[in-house]
Amino acid sequence: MVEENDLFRSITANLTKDKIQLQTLNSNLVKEKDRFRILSNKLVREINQSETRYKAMAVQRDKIQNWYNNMTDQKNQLQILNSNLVEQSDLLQARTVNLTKDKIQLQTLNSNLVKEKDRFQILSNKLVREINQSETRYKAMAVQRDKIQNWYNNMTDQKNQLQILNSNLVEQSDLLQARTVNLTKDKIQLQTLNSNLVKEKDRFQILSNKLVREINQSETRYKAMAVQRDKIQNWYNNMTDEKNQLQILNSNLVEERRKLQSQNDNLTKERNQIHLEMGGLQKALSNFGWKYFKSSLYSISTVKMKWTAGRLHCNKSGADLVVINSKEEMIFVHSLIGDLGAWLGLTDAENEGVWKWVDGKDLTTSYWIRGQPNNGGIHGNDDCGVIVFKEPALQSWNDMPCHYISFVICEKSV
Ligand SMILES: [Ca+2]
Ligand SMILES: [Ca+2]
Ligand SMILES: [Ca+2]
Repeated sequence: MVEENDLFRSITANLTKDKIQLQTLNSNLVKEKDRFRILSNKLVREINQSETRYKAMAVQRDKIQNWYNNMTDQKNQLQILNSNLVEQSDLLQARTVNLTKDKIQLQTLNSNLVKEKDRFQILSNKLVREINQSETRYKAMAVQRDKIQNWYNNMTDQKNQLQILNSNLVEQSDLLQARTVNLTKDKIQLQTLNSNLVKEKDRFQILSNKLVREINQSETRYKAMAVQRDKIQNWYNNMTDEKNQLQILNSNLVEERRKLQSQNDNLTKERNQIHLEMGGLQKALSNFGWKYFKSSLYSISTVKMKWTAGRLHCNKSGADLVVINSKEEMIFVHSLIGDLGAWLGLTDAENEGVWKWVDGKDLTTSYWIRGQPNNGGIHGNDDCGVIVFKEPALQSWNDMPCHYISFVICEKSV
């Protein structure tokens, strides 16, 4: 019994030591809890500050909010745990009071307490790690906060730059509006100009069409002219050929003319010779009472005689009464008679009014005195033609009775 009491005292002493240790531990945990509470409050303040500063940062705020919620949950769990520990401590105190009553219960309780202590140790370590993690996260948050602060400063700078840019843009906008007004005026002027240019273009189009028509007409005229030119060219070629032929002909003619000239010269010489000879002949003929004129010989009688006797007179010389064959012969014969009248070889005795030459030919060209022939005379039988010397050669004929006497002119061909 004494030994059991000693043992029990020893156990009690140990338990008392354990209780004191647990109380110390509990007291430390309470301090830790207070420190954690202070730390938690500090963190909450930091979070609140962060929330206040970075409300705009919704995602990060939500993260912090979640983190805060977690921390609050953890805090609540720790508070519950703490409450449990307090209750357990109370229970342990109550049990320690009753330790003497039930050693097994105390041992069991001790064992449970040891387990609880281990668990609490683990929890404590976990809390320490979480606190460290919280500090790490806090530092990371601080870094992020600084980054956000920098970002905010950059944003503020950019905002200021954007405001400057905006005011520049407003100035540029005013300038652009002024330029737009000027450009609108220019546009109206250009539209007017364009409208004038369109009119000019239409006028030019009309002019162009007219020119095209004129060009076509010119082409048509040109083609016609080309045809005419070809014709003229052909004509010119023909003319050239003709000219060449004419030149040849001309040369021939020149040659012929030269020959003819030579011939003419010869003939002139011959004619002159003949004239000389004729002069001699005329002289000789005159000596026999004959005159030569154009291939005929003429002779005027020296006495007057009736027409029939005159004809016989001529026949004796191989001639006949003169037959006037031309105006020249008439003038020549008239020149022969001087101031004498002379019978012509002309009569209408056979058929009154129908005059015939002695060579049997009809009278075609006559040189009657005006009013003749009148078939006058006492018996109205003017049937023989006579030249009246006192009348002009070409109006010198009369009809007289054939038994009247007159000189006669004989003619014979050479
Ligand atoms: Ca004659
Ligand atoms: Ca008559
Ligand atoms: Ca008469």
